[in-house]
Formats: sequence, C-alpha cells, structure tokens
Amino acid sequence: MNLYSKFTSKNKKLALLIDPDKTSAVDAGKIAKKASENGFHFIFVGGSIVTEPIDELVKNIKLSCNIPVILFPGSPLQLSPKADGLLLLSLISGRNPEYLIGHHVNAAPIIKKYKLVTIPTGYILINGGKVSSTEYMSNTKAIPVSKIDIIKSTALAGEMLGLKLIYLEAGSGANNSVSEEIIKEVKKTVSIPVIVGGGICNTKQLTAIFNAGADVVVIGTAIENDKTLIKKFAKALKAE
Ligand code: 1GP
Repeated sequence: MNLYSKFTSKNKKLALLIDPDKTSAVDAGKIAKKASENGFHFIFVGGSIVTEPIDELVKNIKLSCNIPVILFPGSPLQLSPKADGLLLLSLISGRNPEYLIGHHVNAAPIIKKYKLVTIPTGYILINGGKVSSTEYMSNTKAIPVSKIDIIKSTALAGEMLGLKLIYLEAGSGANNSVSEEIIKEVKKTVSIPVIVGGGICNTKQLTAIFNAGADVVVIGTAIENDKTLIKKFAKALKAE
C-alpha cells in the first residue's frame, strides 16, 4: 500500500507528533511504540526549531514501531533518509514566498537524494488564540477564525493547485483548536483528506473534531505532557 493511500482510507486516523527538540531519541522510540501498539496510524516528526540532527531519533522510532514515520518539517534542516515520507508543506494561508516555494527549492535535491516519498500538503494556519511558533517563525499571519470564506477558498485553491492534503493548524499548544464549524465547511469544500492539529488536549475535543469530518487528527503537546493520554485518545478513536 502506498503512503498516500493510508491518508485517503475511509477510517479516522490519529497521528502522534514528536518534536525532536522536546523528546530524546530514546524516549521517542518508547512513545512511538506505545502509540503504535494502541492503534495510532502515523508518527509525525518535526518542530518549529530543531537544534539536533534527527536521524538517530527517526531511526529509533522506526525500530520501535511499524506505523509510518512521516517528517513534518519546520525547516529544510529537518530531513532524514530514515523516514518513510514527508509532508511537503506549503504555508498557503501566508504570503511569505520562502514558505510557499523558497525552502522547497533548497530541500528538493536533498529529498530526491534521500528517496523520500513526498505528499504535497496545503498548510493553513488558523488563529488558535495566541501567537503560534509557526506564525512567528514564518512571519505570516494566521487566518482569523471568523473568516471562514477565506479559509474555504484557501483550501480550495490548494486542492486546485494539486496539493494532496489540507492541514488545518491552530498552532502547537494553541488555546483553541480548529473549530468544528471550520472543519465542516472545509470538508464540504474540498475532496482531499483534511488533517487537523493544534491544541487538542482531551478526548472530548478529539471526538468532536472527528465528528466534524477530520480525516486525521494530530496530537503533540498534550501527549508530551501526559503519556497516559495515548491510551485515552486511542480508545476514543476506536469508538469512532
Ligand atoms: C502542531 O498540529 C500540531 O503543529 C500539534 O499541535 O502540539 O498542540 O498538539 P499540539
């Protein structure tokens, strides 16, 4: 089965995000194992700032679990040939050319050399109630939650440009996760899978986000803070 088809399958999917700057390579392996055993579908690896090479961490994760390990890079420095693939993010909510095409130009030859499977992804930053690292680092503005028409048009333009996934991002550790209304409207607008992440910290939110139509939900900070949530989120997923 190719990597993209794991995103297009009908079932609801959970991704654990591991930030290499906040989790050691050894711990990453342990957490990934637990997530995989409990029914998570993907391990995403990435962060806004990563100060160490990520090869060792990715290798440990790969050795510990049998679900795809997918790079979710904040910069072209966060690439590893040991991963199964890469979300090639275009920050289409922003107007910073470096995050639309610039970094991609620098990364493309390396991605090719590493033979990484890429999934072009429209990354849409939505206001999560505080300035996110993504907003600050990319020097772009998050779309206000009230501007649903702009969010929908942005997602639609991404699909028309040939992007294969839409990622609705409230920002890591957001005060407010992406609203059910926004998810429902985007789902009505595009036919490609929709990933939702940022600020999801309990099973009630997870269930509401799945019910609104999210195909994949990404959880990072909440599990970094409380590993017992892996089991709780997995149980909520199984109830879907
Ligand atoms: C961040 O969407 C991801 O890019 C996950 O966010 O860390 O808030 O779970 P959290």
